[in-house]
Amino acid sequence: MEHPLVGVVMGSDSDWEVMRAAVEQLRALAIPCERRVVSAHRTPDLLFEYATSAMSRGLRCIIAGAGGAAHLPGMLASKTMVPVLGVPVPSKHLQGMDSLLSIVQMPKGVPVATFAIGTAGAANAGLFAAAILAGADAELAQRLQDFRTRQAAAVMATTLPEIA
Ligand code: RP5
Repeated sequence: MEHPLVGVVMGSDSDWEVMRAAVEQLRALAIPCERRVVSAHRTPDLLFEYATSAMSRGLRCIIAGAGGAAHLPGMLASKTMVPVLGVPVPSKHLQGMDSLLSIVQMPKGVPVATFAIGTAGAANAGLFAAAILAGADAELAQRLQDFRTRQAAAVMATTLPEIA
């Protein structure tokens, strides 16, 4: 297996059904990635180890999803220079508004790029990671362009139902 360029991490295995959209998008573009559960509050030592080794292991960006008091992306970003893309996972009681605000409201000095709540955000984080990597990879840039072209063609082919 090629060494991973993108790390996809999540606070719990309960986040997987959302975060798999990021992995699927990366795989569709043939970007090698790894996936792991890393919890900011349940496994803080693992979080530190993951973040501090990310650059030397060759990761070019980290997609981090979490729900509720979602401090995983911000804490990862505080311990690595590798760009962190945060995905707010929908939560049980507040439907992910808590996750979104926890991730997007990073105080000045340590940025986290924040995406939409849920699977759209996870997929877009995968696409954003692809765009970062495409700057130094012409073949990936072409695959990304092809994706956009296919997506546009699908929209252009759309027809709306007739009104009776
Ligand atoms: C967060 O707590 C996780 O990211 C998850 O979204 C949420 C709930 O986790 P579980 O109780 O389902 O493991 O850390």
